[in-house]
Amino acid sequence: MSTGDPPSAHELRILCERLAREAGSVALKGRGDRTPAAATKSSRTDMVTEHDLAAERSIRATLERERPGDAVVGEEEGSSPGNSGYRWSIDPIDGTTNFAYGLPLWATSVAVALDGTTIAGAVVLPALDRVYSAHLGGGATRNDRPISVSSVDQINLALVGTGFGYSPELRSRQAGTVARLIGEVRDIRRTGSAAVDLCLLSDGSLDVYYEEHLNEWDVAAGLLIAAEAGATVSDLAGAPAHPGSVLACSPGVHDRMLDLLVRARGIPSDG
Ligand code: LIP
Repeated sequence: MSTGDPPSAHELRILCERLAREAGSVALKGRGDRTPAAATKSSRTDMVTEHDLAAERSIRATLERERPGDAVVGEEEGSSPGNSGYRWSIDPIDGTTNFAYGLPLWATSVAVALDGTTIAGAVVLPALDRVYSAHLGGGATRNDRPISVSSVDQINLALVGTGFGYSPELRSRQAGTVARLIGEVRDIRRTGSAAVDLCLLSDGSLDVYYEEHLNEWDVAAGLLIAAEAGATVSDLAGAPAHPGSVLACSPGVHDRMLDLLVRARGIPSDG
């Protein structure tokens, strides 16, 4: 991609893959290292390691060189403004707890939006050597092969992924929802990474994923990949998804899952 030419969504997808692969390799060197780089973030268990910081810096350095003028928002270093209309969303390590404990389900996630619409994204799982990516209208792939969501159409046969926030009060409420749901579905999984969950939904390894109170960088790439893999995506009330509320399903179980969630969460919501 030469500077100055407007890049196609496909070219940006390739760049997302490269950025996420490079940062993922930087992070992989530190897998299993629990040494905190700084004070924890939102709670005592919300870690940041020097590897999160190094991986994010690797992406920012390439973007500064190759995409000057684009805005960037990242989990560890916040926002830098731009004037091009493009905005990058970076999570250097999604699933930091898994990463720090040497578990394989963590990912580097990179997405780019043009004028507010995500047009390309990649999620790389370095410990499993998997690269998921998509561009708007271009389908989703895993390691360059097309993927699609499952064809499940009965909620009691659906394998559901979800996640919990870091605040003890919030996660207790979220566990209450899980307790009310678990008798209605095949089973429930908590991988520890929203980006990974959305990719597993996209290749049919999960049938449903829902979570609340996430951040933009956790889900920007994964939501595009899921939509391009054929998922039906909404928030937990059936309106458009946003990082605060995400429900992504195989189309055959979306409406039923929405009903179940409304009942299981009760009113007011888990938030
Ligand atoms: C994590 C998510 C996870 C969610 C956690 C947290 P981190 O991101 O991906 O699924 O349940 O609350 O937000 O902190 O590992 O980058």
